[in-house]
Amino acid sequence: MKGALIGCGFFAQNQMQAWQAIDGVRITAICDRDPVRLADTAARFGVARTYADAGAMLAAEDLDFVDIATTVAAHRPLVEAAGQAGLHAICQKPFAETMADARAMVEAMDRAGRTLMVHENFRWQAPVRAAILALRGGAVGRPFFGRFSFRSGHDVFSGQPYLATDPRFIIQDLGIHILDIARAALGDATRLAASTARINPAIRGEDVATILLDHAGGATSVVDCSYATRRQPETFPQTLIEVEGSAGTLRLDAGYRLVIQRDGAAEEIRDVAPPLLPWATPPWHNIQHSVQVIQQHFVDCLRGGGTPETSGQDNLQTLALVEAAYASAAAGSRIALP
Ligand code: NAD
Ligand code: 89V
Repeated sequence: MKGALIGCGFFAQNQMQAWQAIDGVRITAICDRDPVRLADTAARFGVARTYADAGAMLAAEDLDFVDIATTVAAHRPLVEAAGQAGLHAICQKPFAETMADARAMVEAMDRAGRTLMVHENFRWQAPVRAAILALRGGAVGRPFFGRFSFRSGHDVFSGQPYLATDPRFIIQDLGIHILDIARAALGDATRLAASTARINPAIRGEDVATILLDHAGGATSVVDCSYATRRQPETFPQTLIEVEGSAGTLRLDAGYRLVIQRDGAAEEIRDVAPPLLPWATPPWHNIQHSVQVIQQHFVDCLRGGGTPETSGQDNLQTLALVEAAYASAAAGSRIALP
């Protein structure tokens, strides 16, 4: 299977590392409009065919899929170009800048009859996946409460400077992952209310968000995110989870410890730490491992004819939560979801 990478920036390096570990797949061409990043990535991964322009690459190369790792403004034109070229596509989160763009991207790939997966990888992190699978397996009975919490003071701005200057920050960048985990664990939401704050005066967007969700299945959950939290231990990039259900409770605690209690008594404690891949760097190894897992999932879906769990169609629901959270925070009201 031959793929091309578009966007050779900060995070794409992880995607290239992960492709090298996946059997039967090769990235045969790469593209970036920044010549330095393009040349560095080509040299690092031994890719001979390089392009400054994605259109030129799609016209010249014989490919099966593209992996789009640019920031969000370029996602729609690149996904549409992939569809027009008859290629399958992976697109980084946040999928699109608006719901209209996201729907157009899904329709374009449907028309082309090609697979579209959003690189929404947090639900594929080993510890988060262990929690989700336990819940889906009935570990706590019928869930009625959830908390999905990501609180950190880690400096994310040095690697990703746009996070400090974009008008939207934590909900669009990080909250999107945590909202997606809440969906994966408790199902789709019907209503949402959000509050936001900016604590760090050196950035433009919000760095704290607290979101209350009503899920269609009857549970209520809180998604809380912060990049302004000064505490030890620093838990970046861990999502901490608590779910209470009719038959017990589940906690994903700091340090990748999964605790399941049945009927308030019997307790199961599991170490669900992610493996440290040879190319990974703590504390990012949790995210880096999930990159390999989600890319393997995409390849498995293409080979087996399945639909990725985080397909473009599925991600419309996650993106709708992001949009509703900003709308709710701006209006100070609770928002009903379509
Ligand atoms: P970046 O700015 O470091 O890299 C993006 C690269 O894309 C740049 O080199 C830029 O020149 C290139 N580019 C932009 N538009 C292009 C176009 N039309 N044609 C060719 N090249 C183009 O950004 P980043 O930090 O690597 O983030 C990229 C994406 O990955 C973002 O959407 C971000 O939210 C996402 N991200 C995801 C995770 C995750 O865990 N899933 C983590 C970090 C970043
Ligand atoms: O995963 C992400 O999207 C990253 C970070 C973990 C820094 O929020 O941007």
